[in-house]
Amino acid sequence: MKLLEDMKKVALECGNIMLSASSDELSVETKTGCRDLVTKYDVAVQNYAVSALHEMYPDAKFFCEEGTDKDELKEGLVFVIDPIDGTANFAWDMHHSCVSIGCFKDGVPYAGAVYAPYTDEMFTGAVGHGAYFNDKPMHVTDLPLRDTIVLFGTAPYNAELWDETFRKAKDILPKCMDLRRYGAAALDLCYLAAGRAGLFFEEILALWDFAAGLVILNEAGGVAMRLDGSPLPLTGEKTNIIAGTEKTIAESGFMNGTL
Ligand code: 2AM
Ligand code: CA
Repeated sequence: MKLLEDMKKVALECGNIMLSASSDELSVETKTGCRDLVTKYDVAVQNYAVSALHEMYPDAKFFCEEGTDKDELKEGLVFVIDPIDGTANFAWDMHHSCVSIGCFKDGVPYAGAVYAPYTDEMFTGAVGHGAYFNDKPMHVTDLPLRDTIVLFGTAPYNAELWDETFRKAKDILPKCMDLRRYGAAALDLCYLAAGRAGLFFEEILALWDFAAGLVILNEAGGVAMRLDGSPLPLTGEKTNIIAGTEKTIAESGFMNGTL
């Protein structure tokens, strides 16, 4: 599929820009507080992705994390881009970050490419075309929750959500193999799609965190929704999220109030 091949090419080059950062060069700036780090690389990666995709798709619009590229999502092709997901990992030289490029078509997620440059892992998917890890088909796990790892995010910029986050984390630990908090939500969704983990939850995410991962996960046989079971908002507002398989989500107890 040409669109996905183009998105992959751009994601690969974005990854190369990330890899070009050396640890002493990572000049950390604060955006809305010390937990919200933005480096010149977020901006450089986004500028590259936007200009490359604009050249290929002159009519397409953009909805991106950095700056003001936040077009309407309802019509035509809209690229939804998180230039560096796992910004804190990147700024602190922990090699677990990715570029996430989603594409909406007429208001709904249509394709996604998530590239983790440190491990050279490319996760892709497009509606009706399946999900792929480094060009090989991938699928969610069919194991029960108790035999899987659960991923979660800590909503690091929202202190009011920490009690609920850790209440859920503590309650779910006995129901699974173990917990991991890796710090890049787009990759968490791709890990589910690749069958590496059984469940993921976080109390707040932005559209650019999950737009690409949602398509990839759905195409791999997984599901994602709000923590009350309703569909994820696709209009750009922030949301909480639970993702996994029908089975692991049911077993989590999140939906029937046992958690
Ligand atoms: P970031 O790395 O681009 O900041 C960490 O918990 C994960 O969730 C990361 O993917 C982070 O994205 C995202 N995240 C956490 N809190 C967020 C918020 N308030 N808004 C948007 N994304 C958030
Ligand atoms: Ca992000």
